[in-house]
Amino acid sequence: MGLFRLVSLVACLALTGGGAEAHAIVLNSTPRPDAIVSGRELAIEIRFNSRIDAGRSHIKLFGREGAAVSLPLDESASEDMLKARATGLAPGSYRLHWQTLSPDGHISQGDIPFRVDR
Ligand SMILES: [Cu+2]
Repeated sequence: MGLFRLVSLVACLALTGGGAEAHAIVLNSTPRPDAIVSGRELAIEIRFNSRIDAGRSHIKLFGREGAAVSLPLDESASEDMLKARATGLAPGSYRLHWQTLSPDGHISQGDIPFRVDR
């Protein structure tokens, strides 16, 4: 954890005091981190512990060559979820990078590595 992230997290805890407007934390995801999937298409769901601002969120897919593709977000997702779909997946290692804005005004981000094998 870098110093900036640590300071940001401490500030978040001080500001929210465990109130309703909390920093967004991932509760669960599809795929799970380090999952192995077999299809050419992948339905992505990332569920958070709070409402998030989907309009200020993104999901990027990094493939084998390191090139990033921004995945369009599914606007039918519930307020605590980011949904997207990856298509045309060839076998190999990938990484989903997500970033979102939580109601306390803090940006959260993270990575979900997965592998396509068939
Ligand atoms: Cu926060």
